[in-house]
Amino acid sequence: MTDRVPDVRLTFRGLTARPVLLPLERPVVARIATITEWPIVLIDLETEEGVVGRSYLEPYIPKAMRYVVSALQDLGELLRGRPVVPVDLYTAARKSLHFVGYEGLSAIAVSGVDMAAWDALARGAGRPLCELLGGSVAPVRAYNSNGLWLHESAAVAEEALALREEGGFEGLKLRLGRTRLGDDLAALEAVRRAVGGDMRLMVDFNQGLDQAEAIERCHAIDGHGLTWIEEPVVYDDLDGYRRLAAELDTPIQIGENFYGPRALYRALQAQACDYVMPDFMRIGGVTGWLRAAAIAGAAGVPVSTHLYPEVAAHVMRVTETAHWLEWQNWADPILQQPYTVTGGQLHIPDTPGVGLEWDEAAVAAYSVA
Ligand code: SMN
Ligand code: MG
Repeated sequence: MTDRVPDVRLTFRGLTARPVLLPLERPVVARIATITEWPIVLIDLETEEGVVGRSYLEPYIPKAMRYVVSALQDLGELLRGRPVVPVDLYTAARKSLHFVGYEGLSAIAVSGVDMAAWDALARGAGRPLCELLGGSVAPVRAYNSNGLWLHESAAVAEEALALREEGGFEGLKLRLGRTRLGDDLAALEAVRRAVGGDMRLMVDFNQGLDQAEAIERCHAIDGHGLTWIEEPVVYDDLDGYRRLAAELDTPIQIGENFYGPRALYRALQAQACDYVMPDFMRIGGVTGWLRAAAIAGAAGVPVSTHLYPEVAAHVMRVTETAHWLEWQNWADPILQQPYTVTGGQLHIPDTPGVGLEWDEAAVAAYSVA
């Protein structure tokens, strides 16, 4: 017996932020944008004790990496010498940007630092992040969100079969918002025929519709047994979302554009949605997620994740109303050990922290610094 606890106190020494641009196996073809190469900013938070916390940010637009990296470097300087206490770092980083505003780029940079800080803390403790948060390592239910963009229906149906096989998935997300409503319906019906009635199908309009189109199109798919309809209109139109949620039987899903827990709170207060799916780079990393998940849990609202499947898996293990994890493996080319999915379940590795290790040869090959 000993009452000596291991000294896991860490001190922030510095942060590096490296931009890479990865090829996409299935380019993003959405109503509002086409993305052929996927930008990722790799974050290494170094500590005086030698522990390195890692995270990444995916800002969608390659050029946006320039200012994301600058913001991260500024926060790295600000936090140098401080104890690696994620909540305190989160508060200090946010406050330093108070006059810029808490949303947008500020939230994105703070979220990246926060995820790296939690990873460092868990690595220092020698435990997977979900255990440090008071949970346990266990499989997490995931749907496959790697494809099904706005292509013609036969191609989309064939891709749905391939996506199911990527991990025995029981849920797939299909993007909608083709020029003609009839083409969306044809794609939806072709996918349903291909994968059968048991497959859970989510659909995402990527904010592409105006209110009038949204009413028409959402009603047209309302009887199709969909698991949810995601972001039919622009993300901050909470009045529009309230009208849609009230009119439709299919649950309305929003949240990838919530900047911080209070945005989730406001959406629930406005009855703008049935489900929520915060994104880690906007909600405030792990700290922001825990606060947001508590609000959704108290309200009894199911919570799904957006991108960042590795950190998502850990926090879903401590999320009261955990619903679906979004599986999307576009960072895999620069990871030494990508997470795996079998039987529709994502497996958390039993390693310290979140467990991200960069494949440095791949990072060098895809670097755009
Ligand atoms: C999405 C993700 C990544 C790129 C574009 C669009 C999407 C989603 O909104 O929910 O997966
Ligand atoms: Mg979406």
